[in-house]
Amino acid sequence: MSFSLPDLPYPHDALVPHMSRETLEYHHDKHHLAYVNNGNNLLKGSEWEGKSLEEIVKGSFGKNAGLFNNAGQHYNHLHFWKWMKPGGGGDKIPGKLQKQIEADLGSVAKMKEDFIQAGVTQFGSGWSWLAVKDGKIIVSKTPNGESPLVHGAKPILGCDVWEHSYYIDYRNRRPDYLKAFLDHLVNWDYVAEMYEAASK
Ligand code: MN3
Repeated sequence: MSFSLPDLPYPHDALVPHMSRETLEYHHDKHHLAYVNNGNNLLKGSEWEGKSLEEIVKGSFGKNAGLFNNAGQHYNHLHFWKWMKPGGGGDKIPGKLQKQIEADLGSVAKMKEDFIQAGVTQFGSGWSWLAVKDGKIIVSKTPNGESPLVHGAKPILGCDVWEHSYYIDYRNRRPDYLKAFLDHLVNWDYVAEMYEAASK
């Protein structure tokens, strides 16, 4: 399969004031597109041509840095657009997922605190995550285009903390961006969907 850029699941201005039209025009239309185009060029003729995206991401990690960086970022961004929605965030977490968060991470408030802390302490570019590992929900962070997929876990929520994701709207205030993401943007229904799939 080759990579292709999906449309955003909402208009470019749908996440205002928490994420601007300008941010999404650059982030989706230019940055994500570049990962798609570069990934396709690097995939051509490689041993991973014809594999699924997850197989490419896992297989190229540690073996083909150029392909991994672009395929990894394609995977991360495919989900990132769907992990947000207008009027999202807050504590409207589907019951089963909320119970598991409370069991594994203490409380929803503690989960949010740890998720923000992971994003704030990721030095340089990367992501903060909720993932399922060995049947439990964990909080983690990764550099650059990595995700829990290449660390033996399945991602269920990720926040892009590359500067291109927040600098237009928040300048250097990464903690404010992470807080706005959790309070106003997260599509918890999609997180619950990924949690169900990861728990099988
Ligand atoms: Mn990005």
